[in-house]
Amino acid sequence: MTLEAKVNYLSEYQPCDFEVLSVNLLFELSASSTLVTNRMLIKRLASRSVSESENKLKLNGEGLVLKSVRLNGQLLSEAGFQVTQEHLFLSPEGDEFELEVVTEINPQANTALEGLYLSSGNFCTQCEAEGFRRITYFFDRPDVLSVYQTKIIADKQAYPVLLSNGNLIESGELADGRHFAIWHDPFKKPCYLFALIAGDLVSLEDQYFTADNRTIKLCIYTDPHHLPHCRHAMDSLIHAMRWDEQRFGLTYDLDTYMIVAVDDFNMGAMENKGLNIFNSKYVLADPQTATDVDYEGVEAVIAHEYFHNWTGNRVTCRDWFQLTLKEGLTVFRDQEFTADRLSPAVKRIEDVRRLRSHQFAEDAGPMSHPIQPQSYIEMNNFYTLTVYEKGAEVVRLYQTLLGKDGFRKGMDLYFARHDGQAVTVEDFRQAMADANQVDLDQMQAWYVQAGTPHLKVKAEYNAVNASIKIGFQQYLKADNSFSPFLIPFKIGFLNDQGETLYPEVAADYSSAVKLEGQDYVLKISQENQVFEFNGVSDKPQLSLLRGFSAPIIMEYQYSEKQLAFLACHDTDSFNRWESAQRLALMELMANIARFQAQQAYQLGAAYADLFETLVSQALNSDQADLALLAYSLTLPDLNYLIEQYDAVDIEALVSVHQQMKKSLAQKYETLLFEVYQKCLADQAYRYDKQQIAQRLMKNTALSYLSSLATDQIITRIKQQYDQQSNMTDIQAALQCLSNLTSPQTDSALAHFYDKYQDEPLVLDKWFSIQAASHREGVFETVQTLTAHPKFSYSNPNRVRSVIGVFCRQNILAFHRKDGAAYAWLAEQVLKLDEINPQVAARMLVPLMQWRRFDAKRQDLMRSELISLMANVQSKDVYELLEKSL
Ligand code: B3K
Ligand code: ZN
Repeated sequence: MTLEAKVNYLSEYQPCDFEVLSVNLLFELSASSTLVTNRMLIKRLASRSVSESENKLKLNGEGLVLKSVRLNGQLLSEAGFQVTQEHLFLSPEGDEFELEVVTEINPQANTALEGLYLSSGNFCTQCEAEGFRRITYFFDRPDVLSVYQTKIIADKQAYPVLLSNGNLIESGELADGRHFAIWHDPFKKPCYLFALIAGDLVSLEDQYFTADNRTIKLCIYTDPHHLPHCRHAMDSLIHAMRWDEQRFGLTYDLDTYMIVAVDDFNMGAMENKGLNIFNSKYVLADPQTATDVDYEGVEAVIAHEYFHNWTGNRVTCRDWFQLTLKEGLTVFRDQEFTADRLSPAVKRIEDVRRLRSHQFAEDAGPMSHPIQPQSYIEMNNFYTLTVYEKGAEVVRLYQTLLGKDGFRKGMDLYFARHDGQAVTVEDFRQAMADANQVDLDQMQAWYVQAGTPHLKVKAEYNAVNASIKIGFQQYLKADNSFSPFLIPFKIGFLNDQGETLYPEVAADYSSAVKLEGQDYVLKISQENQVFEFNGVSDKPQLSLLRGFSAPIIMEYQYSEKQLAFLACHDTDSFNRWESAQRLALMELMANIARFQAQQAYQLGAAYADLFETLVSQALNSDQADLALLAYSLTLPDLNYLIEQYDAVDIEALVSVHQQMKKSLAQKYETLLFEVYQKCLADQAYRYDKQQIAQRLMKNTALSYLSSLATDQIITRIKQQYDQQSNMTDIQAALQCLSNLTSPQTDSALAHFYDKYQDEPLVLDKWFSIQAASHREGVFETVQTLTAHPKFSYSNPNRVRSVIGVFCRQNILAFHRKDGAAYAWLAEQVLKLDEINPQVAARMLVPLMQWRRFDAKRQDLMRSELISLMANVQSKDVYELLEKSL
C-alpha cells in the first residue's frame, strides 16, 4: 500500500471557504497529452473569512502535470504555490480573484476509467465521485456549485462530434484540420456532473413536447453500426419524461437532452447535466441481441438517469455521505416508474429478490454500513446496494407512512425549498415532515444504523372476545443497544374463503393504525409493541408485511398449511408469491437438515401440492398472471438460502437445491411440458407485459425440465435454441444446455460464438453463460476464458461477465474445497488493481464473505486476503481488505 489511506468522516464536514462563480474550461484534446486550461472566478465567502481559512486555498488534483498557474492574469513562479500528490495550495489576496490553472493529462493511459479517458478511440469522462480532480485542479466536492463553459478543440476527422453539458453556443473550423465547439451550461452544478465527449459518433434524434409547451431535442449518440439499436432507449426516455411530469410535476429544463453510449464504463450510466454517459449495455437493445431483462434494464436505467436531473442535479448532495439522498430517492423513483410501465407486483418481487439475495448479505458482512455511511477511504466503494437499494426502501417507507399524496406534497416542498442547493438527508426528511405536519425524527434510525432489522411477530386470537392481538419485537442482531426503527407494517386479514375482513382497531391503538384499501398500516415505533383488533368472530388468516412494506427480516411461525393457503388465496399478489417462497424455503431447509444427518432427500407434500396447483393455474387460466406464477414457481436462489445460515454448508445447500429442482421436474414433468407448450408462441417479439410473462413462464418450465436431461428434453431445448427467434429464448436455451453434458452444448456454444463474436454485449453473454455453468471442469473453463483473445481486463463488462459471474453465481465451483478458485480470484484482483481499481474492488467482494463458511474454507479465503493486503496498490481494494480482516 503506497497511497495514503486517509479516512474521511461525516462528523468532520466543513463548508468550503470559497465560492466558484464561474468555470471556463478549454480542452485541447490529444490521446496522449491533452491540455486543460481552467479559468475560475473565485470569491471568498464572507462568513468564513481570513482568520479561519488563513487565506489558504486548497484544490484537489491527482495524476496531473501542472503547466502553469496564473492569479488575476499574473503568471506565478513556483514560490507562489505549493503542489503535493493530491493538492494545489495557494494563498491569494483579496476577496475575489481569477485563477487560471493549466494541466496536462494522458487519457490514453487512463485505464481506471475515471476522469478523461478513451473508449473505442472516443474521448469520454466520468467524474462522480471524485474524478474531476483527474482532469484539473478544483474543489472536487459536491457542495461547490458553479456555472461552466467548456471549449473543446480536436481533430475534426477523428472526432467529428464534440459535446459537453448544456447548450452549444458556438462551433467552427480551425487550422490543421481541427475544429472546436463551445458549450455553456446555465445551471449551477457540482463538478461531478461535468462531462465531455469527443468522437466519431452518430445520433438518433427525436423530440419531446413538455407539459409547459417547450420542445426538447433528444439525441442518443452511438457508433454508427449501433444506430438501429437505440429506438428502445429513446422510447424509454420519452416515457420517463412524461411519467415524471405526471407523477411528480417535474419537467426537463434544458433545450437538449443527450445520451452517449460507450463500451468501456465502470458502472451502468452517469447522469451528467444534459449529457448522460451510458454503458452501452443500458442503451442498445434489439430483439436479436437483448433479452427481456436487458430491455427492462435499459428502460429503468434511462429513466433513473433522467430522474436524477431533479433528484441529484437540481437538488444535489452536500457531501458524499449524503449519497443516498440522490441515489435512494432516484432508485425509488425508477422502481415506481417500472412498476407503472409493467406490473407493480412483479416489479416489487424483482426488487425484493435482489434486496434479500444481495443487500442483506452486504448488511450482514464486513462491508455493513448504514445508508448514510459515517466514514470512507474511497468513496467509490460506497456506491453499494445498501446506499442504493436499501436507500430506496427507506424512501418507500416515507411514502407508505404518508400515502402517495402526502409523499408528493413532501417532494414538492423539497424542491421548493432546495432547488439549486446541495443538501442533506435531514433536509429531505424535514420537507416530508413539514409538508405533512408530522414528526418524522425517528426515521433517523434508518440512516445511521447498519444491519437489517429483525421483527418477531406473534398473534394471539381470543375467541371469547372476538379479538386478536398482534405483538412485535424488533432487534438488530449485531447491536443490543440499538434505537428502534419506525416500521410501517402492512397487514391484511382474510377469512378461510380468502375474503378480506375489516376488523375494528381497538381504541387505544387507532392513532398508530390506518386502513388503506384492504390493508392496515401499523406504525411500529417501539422495540416491543402490541396492536389489538376487535370484531373478529373467527380466527383470521393473517397476511403479514404486505408488499414487503419495510426492509426487515420478519420472523413468524407460519404453518405449512397457512402458507399454502396464502400462496393461493391472499388478495395481495406480492404476498402470494412471498408465501410460496417461504414454503419453498421451509422445504429446502428441512432437506438441508436431512442431508446433514445423512438422510435421503424427501419432497414434502405441502410444497409439492402447491407447486402442482400453481403449474395448473398457469395451464388452465387465461387470466393468470404468468410472470407472478413463474416467480412463485422459482425456488429461492442460493444466495438467499445462504442468508438463512450463520455457518454455511455449501455442499448441503447446493446439492439440496439441485435435488429439489429435479424432484419437482420429475414429479410434474407432464404438467411442466404442457405449460411449456402452451407458452410457445409464434409471434414477432414485442417488449410488453404479456409477452414478457409468457416467455418467463416458458423458460421457467424449460429450466425445470432441463434438470431431467433426457434426450427428448435436450432435443426440445436445442430446437428452441435453433429457432433463434429472440435473444430471451436463445439465451434461456443456451443456459439450459450449458449445464448439461451433451454434444449439443458444445455445438450451440460454438455456433453462438461464431454468430456474435463481433457484438460485444452478446459476446458477454457467451462468456457469462459458461462462467455460470454447473458442468464438471467449469473452473478450468473459466481460466481458459480469461486467456481467450476476446477477453480483456480493461473492459469492465467483460471482466464482470467472467470473473464476476463465476465468483458470485457459481457458488459450488467458486467454493471448491482445495481453495484453488480463491487463489485464482486473488490473482485476478491483483491484476485488476493495477488496471482499474474500482472494478478490482467489486471483484473482491465474494472473498470478503469468508466468515460465513467452514473452518477450512475460512482459512483458505483469509490467507488470500492477507496476501493481497501485502500487495495491493489502490485505496479501493485496500479499504475492503481492511474491513474484511
Ligand atoms: N451516479 C452514477 C454512479 C456513479 C458511480 C461512481 N463510482 C450513476 C447513477 O447512480 O445513476
Ligand atoms: Zn443514480
